[in-house]
Amino acid sequence: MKNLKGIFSALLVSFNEDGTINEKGLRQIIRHNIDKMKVDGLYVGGSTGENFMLSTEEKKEIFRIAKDEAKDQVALIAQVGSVNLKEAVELGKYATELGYDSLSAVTPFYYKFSFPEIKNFYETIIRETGSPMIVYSIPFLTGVNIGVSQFAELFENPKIIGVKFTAGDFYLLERLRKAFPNHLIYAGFDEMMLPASVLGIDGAIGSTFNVNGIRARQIFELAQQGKIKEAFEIQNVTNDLIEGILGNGLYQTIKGLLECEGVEAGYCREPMTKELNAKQKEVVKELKAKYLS
Ligand code: NGF
Repeated sequence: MKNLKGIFSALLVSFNEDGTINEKGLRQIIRHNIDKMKVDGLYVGGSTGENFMLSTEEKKEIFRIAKDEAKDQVALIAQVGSVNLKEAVELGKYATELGYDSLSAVTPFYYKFSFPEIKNFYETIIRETGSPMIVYSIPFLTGVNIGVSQFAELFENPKIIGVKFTAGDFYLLERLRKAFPNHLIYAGFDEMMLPASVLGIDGAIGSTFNVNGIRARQIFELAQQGKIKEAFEIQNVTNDLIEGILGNGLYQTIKGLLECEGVEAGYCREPMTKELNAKQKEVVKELKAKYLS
């Protein structure tokens, strides 16, 4: 297994206007991340990959294309979580056979599952696949909050190697870091990377790294070196960019910025708005000129 620490882009997927996967565009996004953004790894099949709107076969196709394009150049994590446990297992087996370095799974959502049900969800995927697992905790979208004692229970399974922590609860993050110094903790909010880095995360997984990966690494590494003032300046610029992206349509704007770089990032998948309007496209140009030139 590769070193799983560092900067991971939450991989965007290029779609054609009719919603089908644009393989050529997806390969270009992967190349851009590896060759230009110099990321340590890719998180495939996450929120940023518009994963929860896709069929099982489409998810498999994306795992296959990502592995085929990235080969062994960077670490690969496959997000296989689904409210359908059978689908999660099927995807987990598929990604494991393809040679992904780790699986990850979002906490099962929509129904208010009990903690024993959530634990059983992870243990089933691990038992069926034999792969390492990173818990994807994103309470603001799933409504699932996991506390320190529950993480302790999950981490009793040696195959659960870490957590992707997409939350702004820095008290919980500090408690987790202290309690589990040997587990991997990834920051999931790019705009809060500096405080998370100061608290000792092992890496970060983010959507904006597809276009802002170089600054993300600088923030992470400067914080590790204790150069907080310098890191803060880069976080400030990063957050000016992220504010612009969030105000203009998150994934559509990142795709627009990639298009400015010559990457065929394509459309988003409905029911998300497929593309930006003329005014939003102007904002993309402004963001590109101001922050990514
Ligand atoms: O897009 C979301 C969901 N969060 C991402 C990241 O946590 C998602 C984050 O980078 C991810 O890793 C995945 O694809 O599963 C934000 O987009 C970013 O911080 C801007 O808020 O909201």
